[in-house]
Amino acid sequence: MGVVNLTDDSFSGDGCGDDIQAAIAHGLRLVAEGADILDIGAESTRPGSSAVAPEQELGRVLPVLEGLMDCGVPLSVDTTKPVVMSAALQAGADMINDVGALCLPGALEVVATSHAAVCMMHMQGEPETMQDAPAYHDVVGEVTDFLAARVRAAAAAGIPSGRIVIDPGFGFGKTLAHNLKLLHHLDELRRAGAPLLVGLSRKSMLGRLTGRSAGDRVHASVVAALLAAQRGARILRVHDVAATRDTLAVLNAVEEA
Ligand code: HH2
Repeated sequence: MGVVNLTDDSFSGDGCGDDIQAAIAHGLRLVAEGADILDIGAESTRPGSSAVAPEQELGRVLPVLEGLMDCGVPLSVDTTKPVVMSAALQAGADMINDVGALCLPGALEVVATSHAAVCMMHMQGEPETMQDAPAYHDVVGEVTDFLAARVRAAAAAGIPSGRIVIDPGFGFGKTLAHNLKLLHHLDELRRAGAPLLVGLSRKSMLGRLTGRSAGDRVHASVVAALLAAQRGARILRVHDVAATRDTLAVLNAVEEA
């Protein structure tokens, strides 16, 4: 899954702001590099970021969605707002990626009445304050239990299990130690009952480990992607698609040998 950020302040440094043509060109480049899904988002979830009005989010997402409609891969929209989900689905989005795990009122229903896939992600707190003091007794157990409960809630709302993926939410209300423990024990999260999507690409935990800035974390990102894939991740949300594809080509060849 290649990331198309329509934000002014993405931590990863690749946000296209409101430059719709640049975002479409970026998406096409990621498809040419081998992305199987594009994830289009117009609200930064970086620690400390504040919410974007739905009109601004839709004003950026919809033209990019339209511009990428024939790019040949499914299009996901990264949003927490039911009103944005609904408009994106009407415009032809194939998937909703919700870092809020469809917790806002109406979100489950909007997805249930569509044919779209959904990713539900774990986050402790809200982006504005989530890194202030993340705390868990047992991070792997608590994240797994939360995701299992969201899978049950989605099923109860009428979303078929084949349309659901889940995500532990690296960096979303987690310390470096929490993130490392989750990655080490990622295979245990499969107990939550849905395929795993993982976003580690360029994240600050990799900066902490390497001392490198966001734009210079490609090597750390592909290693993290490899470790996640080896531990059962089925979808990798990445900024550096070509490098990740090369990594997976080597991994898959070794696994098949
Ligand atoms: N991470 C980000 C945004 N959306 N969605 C899922 N499912 N999993 C993630 O780990 C995830 C996500 C943050 O990355 P990015 O979009 O590059 O940055 P920003 O939110 O600052 O625009």
